[in-house]
Amino acid sequence: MLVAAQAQQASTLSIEGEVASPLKLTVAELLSMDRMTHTVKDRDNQEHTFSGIPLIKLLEKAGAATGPALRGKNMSLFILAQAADGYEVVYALPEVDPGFSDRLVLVAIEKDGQALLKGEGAFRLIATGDKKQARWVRELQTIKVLFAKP
Ligand SMILES: Nc1nc2c(c(=O)[nH]1)N[C@H]1C(S)=C(S)[C@@H](COP(=O)(O)O)O[C@H]1N2
Ligand SMILES: [Mo]
Repeated sequence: MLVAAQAQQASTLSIEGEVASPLKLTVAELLSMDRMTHTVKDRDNQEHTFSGIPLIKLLEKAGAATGPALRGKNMSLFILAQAADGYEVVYALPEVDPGFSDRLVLVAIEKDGQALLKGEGAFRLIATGDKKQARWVRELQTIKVLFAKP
């Protein structure tokens, strides 16, 4: 088995913070959910097809404020996505909710039908709608749902 595939099996993605039921998800669990794909040019300037679970589905599973609950004070919720190397990016919750935005933010687990490559980590964020790929977090470990004002 490929080293990347072995490392991927041991990895978990945590969904925590302002959620009803915090989750620790394995790649196997994500593979059992309904997946979506997104084909895009990566840094090598070649088209690649990423497969994964829309972030919104994982937030719904954890019981974050989504859909009709995304109003009032919940409009100041944001997502802090944290990587193994300490890299962090923020998305506002409405940016990833289909009621507000057509943007797709995918927690990718496969690229071109294979486990992600070494360096990408077990989980990688892939997002439509940004001109730069700076919010495409590699080695994603934790998704925290937080209020802008604690
Ligand atoms: N974990 C992690 N993800 C990251 C980064 C990083 O430093 N660490 N850099 C970001 C930036 S600024 C860019 S432009 C893209 C670049 O991805 P690449 O190195 O695969 O081209 O990854 C993003 N994801
Ligand atoms: Mo970048």
